[in-house]
Amino acid sequence: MKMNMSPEVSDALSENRSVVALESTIITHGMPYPQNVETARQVENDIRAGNAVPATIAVLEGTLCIGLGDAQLDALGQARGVAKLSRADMAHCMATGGTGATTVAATMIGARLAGIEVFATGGIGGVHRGAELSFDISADLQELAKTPVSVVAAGAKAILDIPKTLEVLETLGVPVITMGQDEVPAFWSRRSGLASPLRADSAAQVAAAHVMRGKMGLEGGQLVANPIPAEAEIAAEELAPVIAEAIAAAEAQGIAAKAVTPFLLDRIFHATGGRSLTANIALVRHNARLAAEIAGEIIKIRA
Ligand code: PSU
Repeated sequence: MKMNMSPEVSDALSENRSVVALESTIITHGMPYPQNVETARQVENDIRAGNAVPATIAVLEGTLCIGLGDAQLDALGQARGVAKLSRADMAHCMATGGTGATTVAATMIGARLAGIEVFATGGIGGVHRGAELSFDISADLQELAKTPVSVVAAGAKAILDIPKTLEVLETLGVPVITMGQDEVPAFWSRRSGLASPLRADSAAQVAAAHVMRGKMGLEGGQLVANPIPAEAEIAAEELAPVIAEAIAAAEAQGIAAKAVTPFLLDRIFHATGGRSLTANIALVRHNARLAAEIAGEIIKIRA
């Protein structure tokens, strides 16, 4: 297996300093250029400001890259037709010398291989609406059940069926820990109307639970649901019709499988005049700062 760590990441890991993994699908499939590359850099700097080292993960020409250079990030942000890798196709891509962006699931796999335990993203994939007919459930949920990485996200994306996503996470034994409130957040909105299974009020509490899982030998990670900052949110009531319209359009156009999430995000971006993107950027940056704090607390506990 070819794995290439950036010097910044390998130094930090060998000196037992905090490292936070970042995914690349949000760059290639989640946001338009150039905001995707700008955001990726901002998020990396947010992590550095939180005394941790960012490790953006992607597969480039068959190599699992842990930490991307500026030129690599820029090329990925402008590339077209990049594969969107998950557990099912990551090894095939690496074995055939391919290039692909990593989803939450594939980034967790890469992080574990590199020895990184905390990962920040925007929103995880989950159970799509109508999954009782389509069976469309993101592999991100299974990965959370298998791979011991704590994932900081602003909840599951609101385009999904959040109650069913929570049910599946419960079945899989994945802890869903919401920061500072009793309701799980809904990505662009702080509220979902659904009670969070668990709550934490500090990064130290999340870190303690992460370390405890390791000591107990429990497989799988934690979903840390971090509500979008109030000043950046779009109210759930305002988004509901926009999301419904986007889902109807996806159905009418026969969009399926991996194409659904990028299609919906793009459609909602246009329908909100770009406000969904502004909110998405704010929430990812917020998650990055929390992830850096959690990574620092994990090191403190183990010291
Ligand atoms: N977070 C964002 N935007 C995104 C994603 C996360 O703010 O585009 C990506 C992640 O890579 C996640 C994927 O794994 O969306 C979910 O895709 P699917 O529903 O096809 O599993």
